[in-house]
Amino acid sequence: MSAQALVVVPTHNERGNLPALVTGLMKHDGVRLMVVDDQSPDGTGALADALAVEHPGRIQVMHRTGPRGLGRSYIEGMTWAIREPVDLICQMDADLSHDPEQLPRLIAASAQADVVIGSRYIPGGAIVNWPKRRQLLSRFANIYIRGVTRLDARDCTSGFRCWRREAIAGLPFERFTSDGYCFLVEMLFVASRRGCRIAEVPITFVERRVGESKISKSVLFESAIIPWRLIANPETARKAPPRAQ
Ligand SMILES: Nc1nc2c(ncn2[C@@H]2O[C@H](COP(=O)(O)OP(=O)(O)O)[C@@H](O)[C@H]2O)c(=O)[nH]1
Ligand SMILES: [Mg+2]
Repeated sequence: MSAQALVVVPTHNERGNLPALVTGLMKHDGVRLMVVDDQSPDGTGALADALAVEHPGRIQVMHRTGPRGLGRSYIEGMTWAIREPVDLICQMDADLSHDPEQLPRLIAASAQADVVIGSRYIPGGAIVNWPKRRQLLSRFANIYIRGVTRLDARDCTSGFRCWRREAIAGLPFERFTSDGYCFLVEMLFVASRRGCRIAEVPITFVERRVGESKISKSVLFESAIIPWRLIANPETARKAPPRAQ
């Protein structure tokens, strides 16, 4: 792989998954990892520090303090990442639902796009071990989000993505309004309004075998509201001004 890619991974209680994730990612030349840990009580942060020592110069760990949250963690991780000398910034979950083996396909597709989504909902995509209820919820969420926001992508809620660094650097995080999982939708929506080219490659999503999901009722509530807030908010809905030459 010739492009330099930095993978930002938020963690909360992922001790049982992190070593396999690190092994899978470190197999790929040119790939670095930033773990953004939210004071995991199970010691994920300390484990990440130990893994960073085993892979000098390739793994960084951010130990967050203050209120925990997926969106806040991504904003801090991405804000750090855009200052690094990398071509690509990727994002993925720590729980092995996103297979590190599939990362090179996202990276390859980024040659023709500003953001590549690892997609469960295009031909070739799949979900393994999700209960029917969770599958229906995710399907419905995507239909709803696409319907309200007019986003083209089939999988707007996937957390497995590869961005060109400049595309992330152009996002006005200080104006973002969502935290939890909706942060992923907001990122995609704002990027699309700013003219980013969005592509999708199929992935197989495998439900975690170790640890617990952190999805909650309040997250589901936020998901119902956010698409409307996005299209109503003149700041996030605004098209980017033309770039100065
Ligand atoms: N830093 C941080 N990571 C989180 C938080 N909530 C979830 N995560 C991470 O986000 C990823 C997806 O979370 P998960 O609970 O598996 O959600 P699900 O796949 O939608 O059920 C995993 O890597 C989690 O450890 C949080 O509040 N802070
Ligand atoms: Mg998960």
